Amino acid sequence: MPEAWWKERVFYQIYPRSFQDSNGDGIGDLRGIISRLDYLKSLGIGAVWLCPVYDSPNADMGYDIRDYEKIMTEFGTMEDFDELLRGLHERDIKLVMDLVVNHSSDEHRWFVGSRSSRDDPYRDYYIWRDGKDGREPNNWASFFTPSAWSFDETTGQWYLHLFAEKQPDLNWENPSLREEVYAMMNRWFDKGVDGFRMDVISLLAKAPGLPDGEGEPGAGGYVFSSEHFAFQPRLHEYLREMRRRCFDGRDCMCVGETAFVTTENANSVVGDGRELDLLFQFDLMDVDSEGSKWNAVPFEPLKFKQVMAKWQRAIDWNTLFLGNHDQPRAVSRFGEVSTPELWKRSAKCLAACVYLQRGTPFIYQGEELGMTNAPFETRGQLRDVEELNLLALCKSEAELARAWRGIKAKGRDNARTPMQWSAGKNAGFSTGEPWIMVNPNCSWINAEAEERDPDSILSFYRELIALRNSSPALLRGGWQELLPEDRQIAAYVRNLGDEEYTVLCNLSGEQAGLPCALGKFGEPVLANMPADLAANTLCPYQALVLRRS
Ligand code: ISL
Ligand code: CA
Repeated sequence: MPEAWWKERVFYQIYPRSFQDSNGDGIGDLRGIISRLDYLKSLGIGAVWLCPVYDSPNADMGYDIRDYEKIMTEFGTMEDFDELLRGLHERDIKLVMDLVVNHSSDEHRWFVGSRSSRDDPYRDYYIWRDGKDGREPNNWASFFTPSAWSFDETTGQWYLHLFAEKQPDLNWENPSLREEVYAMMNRWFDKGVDGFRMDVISLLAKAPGLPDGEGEPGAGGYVFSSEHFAFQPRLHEYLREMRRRCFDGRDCMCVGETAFVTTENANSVVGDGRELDLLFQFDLMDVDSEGSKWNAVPFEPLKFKQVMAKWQRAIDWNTLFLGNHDQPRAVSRFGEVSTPELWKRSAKCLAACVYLQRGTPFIYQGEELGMTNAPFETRGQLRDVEELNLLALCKSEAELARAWRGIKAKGRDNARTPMQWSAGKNAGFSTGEPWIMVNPNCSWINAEAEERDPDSILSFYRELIALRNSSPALLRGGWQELLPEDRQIAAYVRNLGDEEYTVLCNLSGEQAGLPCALGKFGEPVLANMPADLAANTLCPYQALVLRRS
């Protein structure tokens, strides 16, 4: 029995603004992606997750949608989109759209109507409340601003926004809003798209009565109250309805960005025929911070492998990823970039460690080249609303210094610098001035150079993907952990029938001992450095995959 296509294919995430510019305005666009379709095919990937390309004023780079059925002018036209979809399908690559329906842009016609009067037919599409004693309706903090509420003069009420002020939350309790969303999704499906990555889907339902949060107050005294807006009981009702109305009867998939999911509640949303096909959890992305995401702590291999193992055990089918457009570059945070040799070896090691586990891999653009964090130095170089708001809140030099440490280590702009195609002007991304700085290391980290080098990170990704694509055990087999206590080596077995793979990855910068010789696990099929099968040690960041049958 073949598995669902979204289990068998490797996904590749495209952040269109930074992928390829086709017309020299410094902004990546759909025609740029079209010009790179053969590159995508050459990776061996089978599906693309395309970050939002809808019409948007870009307060949060497309995650603030003004019109769900129009293409962002900077990115092109609906004809370009249709051509992109055709070009992908001709190459047997599926297209999964990113959809943001927890909130819209404040420039969406629904919100323009909603804020115009209390009697407007769209009033109830958003969450409006009276203030309390001249203050916000409750104490909720937002992800991007101190308070999650903004006051609107015109009608004298407050509206809820869990993200930026220009991202008002939609009111999922309103049945007409839900119907409009489903109808819109179905129109995209009718066009031929293969699925959706649903942005912060776990936040759709809010606790009845919007009670105050009781946690530790943060900036401005507001409390981050996810207990009242993540995984609320009505969420399941909405997701089931959405599944029925949009997905049932189609060979389409839904991956939810389930912020705040836990191994305890994950099975309430994923699993055969459940509400979502796949979910993104962020436990692995949180292993190198403490308290807030900005507070970076040193990377510990043991924590990393324990989180992966916990999720492998918790649900039948995981998403496997090392980063996305909201995360710093994987090799900079989990690997070692101090020398070119360790950079290359550790990037490959991380890929082998994560993408051969049981689940669906999602590769973020540029990761296959080993792209690193960018050397941002000034406020003027930053573009991300989250980073800029963080700096705006600083009241002292010490706070500024702390914020900058966070931004350098964790800021989202790290992942958003242009794709490094070549060592040429603007890394081959654009002939004009790019919307965000190009990482100067494009002189040696770039696709053109790596194409020529059989030992490059790019070549390794191709090998790894080809291996996964062609091996039933790696695609569908079971997963068992080896050496659970080892503080350096992540090790596991994947097996199906009599095919068995052992994956051994030293995630540390020191030599690591093994209880037996490497050769005991079989014949090497993938490696990031020459391996001595008689040895019972792994070099720093050495990765080795062995097969026994
Ligand atoms: O990166 C984060 C902020 O520190 C995450 O918490 C992120 O905001 C969260 O995972 C939700 O992300 C998604 O929705 C946001 C958008 O800004 C992100 O780009 C998107 O991936 C609001 O739409
Ligand atoms: Ca452009």
